[in-house]
Amino acid sequence: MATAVVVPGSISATSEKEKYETKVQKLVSAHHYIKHPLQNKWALWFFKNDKSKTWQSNLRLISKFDTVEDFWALYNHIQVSSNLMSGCDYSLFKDGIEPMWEDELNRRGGRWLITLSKQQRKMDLDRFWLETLLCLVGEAFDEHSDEVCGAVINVRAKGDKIAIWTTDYENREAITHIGRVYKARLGVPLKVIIGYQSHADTATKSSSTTKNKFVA
Ligand code: MGP
Repeated sequence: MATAVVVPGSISATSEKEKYETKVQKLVSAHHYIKHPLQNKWALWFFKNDKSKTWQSNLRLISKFDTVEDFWALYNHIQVSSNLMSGCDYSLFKDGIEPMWEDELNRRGGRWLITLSKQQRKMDLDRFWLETLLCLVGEAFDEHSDEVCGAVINVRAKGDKIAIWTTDYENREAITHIGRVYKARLGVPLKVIIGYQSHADTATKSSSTTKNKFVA
């Protein structure tokens, strides 16, 4: 049986050099393949209005992501909101928060509500929703971004709605900051007033409008 003869020095020097070069190569290419992490992990949900089922069972988790690249991969893979059937919703929420009033982090919260006219579906709906998503994943509300739970888009024949949900309807400072920044990011004219309503009021409303706790 033949035995391999290892000449000390020569082979190990070559393999050390190879190891070093491989390490350098890996570092250089890491720059190209490491995805850019987001501050938070997010979950995208879809709601399809099947009247034979309960509201909660019509809600489905699509997928979760925590990098810039995976956000765009998902966004580019799904239908734009204006192509959805009336009665459908998308919701983007921080991982661990369910997109419903009942979640512990939504129970005492509320939403900045953007109501759109029927004509705005063509002009504004998709770009407003994308801007809303970018506000969330980009943590656009400075030190108050922690107050954000998620955002919802309702595609409705009577007029579409987009909202950012926050966790505490008593946190005036955070809510007013978020409202001001959000309105500016969407390019809503100053003279157009948007309202913030608590989920408690929305869930128990008897008339068609819920009273505003704050306006921006
Ligand atoms: P919606 O889908 O938010 O608005 O609520 P839509 O369809 O424009 O209706 P409107 O009432 O605002 O004019 C529709 C209905 O879905 C509510 O009346 C509830 O019955 C149910 N629903 C909506 N949300 C957000 C929740 C929720 O978080 N929890 C539960 N249990 N039901 C909800």
